[in-house]
Amino acid sequence: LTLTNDLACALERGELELFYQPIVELGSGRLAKAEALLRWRHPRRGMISPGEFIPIAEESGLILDIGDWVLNEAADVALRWAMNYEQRIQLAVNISPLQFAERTRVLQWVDRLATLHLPPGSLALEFTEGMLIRERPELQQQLSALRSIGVEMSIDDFGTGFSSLSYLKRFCIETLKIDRSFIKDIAEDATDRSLTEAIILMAKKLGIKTVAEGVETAVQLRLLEQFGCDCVQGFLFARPTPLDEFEMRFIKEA
Ligand code: G
Ligand code: G
Ligand code: MN
Ligand code: NA
Repeated sequence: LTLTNDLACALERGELELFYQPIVELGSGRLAKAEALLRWRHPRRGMISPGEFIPIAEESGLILDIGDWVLNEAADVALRWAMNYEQRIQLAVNISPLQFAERTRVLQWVDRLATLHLPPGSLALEFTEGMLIRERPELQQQLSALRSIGVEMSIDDFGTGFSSLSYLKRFCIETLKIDRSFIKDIAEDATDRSLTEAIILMAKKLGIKTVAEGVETAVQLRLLEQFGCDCVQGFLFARPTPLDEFEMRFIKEA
């Protein structure tokens, strides 16, 4: 309960921060994207991971304000990257399904983002399959509005959800992020290897890009390269890092 109270104040006290993890394009080896991952610097408990506080934020409804903050923060960073660097880097943010529950909130994002004139594709939203399988007529409209201002859609943790593939037909999805549970044992487990290869092939046929999550070893990397995966993300390249460190380490000045 006190953690919920603390979280209610965390935003205005400036205790929330976005960390950034690079997503690397296979083949070219260039930094293609980054994922923004929320962190909470709690004054007494130290750094708290989103795995712990996002569920609290969702139960309490605080996710709405926190999610707005994340999106605004990320959009400002994406704009700064677009203006200052030659390199095209897409920034992806995680979205909770609750943030799409009210129609007006998404339309407010669209209004705000439209004023920034971000180059198309500089911002992406990551959500899980669960959000897309529930039949909601206004979802199509919300996603089209975002798409109309150049925001792309990624499916996070792909393969762990409800395995209903029909939404891939109904919605315009640019990217599938293959869940790290498939990647983890890809070197040892023939089933995981087959599933990963099949997901990549399916995505290719549908014109959807793939990102493999949780890549930690060179062997995993080589297999993903063989399978034709587009991009990789994981500790092999870098852990999520604060913005200034991320920019110093990964972005080359134009
Ligand atoms: O960074 P870490 O591995 O601890 O993240 C744990 C989980 O928290 C991941 O599933 C990630 O998608 C989620 N997460 C991280 N940042 C955000 C955020 O800004 N909003 C939401 N809704 N989830 C996030
Ligand atoms: O659910 P989502 O894909 O958004 O979760 C992202 C989370 O995965 C982040 O919390 C990040 O810290 C974590 N992560 C990123 N790369 C790796 C990795 O190589 N190994 C493991 N175990 N976790 C990772
Ligand atoms: Mn994610
Ligand atoms: Na994931």
